[in-house]
Amino acid sequence: MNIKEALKDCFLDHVAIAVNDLDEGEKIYQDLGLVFNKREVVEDQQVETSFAHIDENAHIELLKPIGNDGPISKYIEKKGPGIHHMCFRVKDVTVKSQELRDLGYKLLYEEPRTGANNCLVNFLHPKSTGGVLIEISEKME
Ligand code: CMX
Repeated sequence: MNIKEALKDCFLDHVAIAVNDLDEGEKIYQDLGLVFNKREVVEDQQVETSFAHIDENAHIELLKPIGNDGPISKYIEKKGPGIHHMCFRVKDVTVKSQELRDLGYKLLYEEPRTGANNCLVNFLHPKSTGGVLIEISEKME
């Protein structure tokens, strides 16, 4: 099988980690050798993000809550900091959301929303994926 061809339409974009403090979170991965080169506030998700490349496609995304009402704030309150979700890049998030819905997965949003890094995103609820929160994302040009 041609791996490059197989990964054309779906590949890992990031692993997201909930943290209380971006500087402290970054230090761990910087000590491993990664370089963080972008921070961004995503108001819609009530987070500040920080990205470091793991390879040419995939990143570590650190997620720090802004305020007390967003999903990351709730997650840290309940479970503490740690791995929060993984995200796969897809060609068309609207089409893929519907395909997955038709297969019986629970999608969080009726329509995809704007996420970090100029992407349109949707999520599969962890109750329909064996306990893993999965984000699917499409890069907007
Ligand atoms: N991974 C795995 N399971 C999770 C989870 C996660 N990240 N977050 C919650 N859960 C589990 C809870 O432990 C709970 O399970 P139990 O009932 O067994 O205790 C269950 O899911 C709760 O589900 P819920 O009551 O429907 O909802 P919550 O209030 O816990 O919120 C979720 C969960 C997924 C709906 C919410 O986190 C959400 O809307 N996430 C999407 C948006 C998001 O995560 N944004 C972050 C920033 C995105 C980015 O910029 O990258």
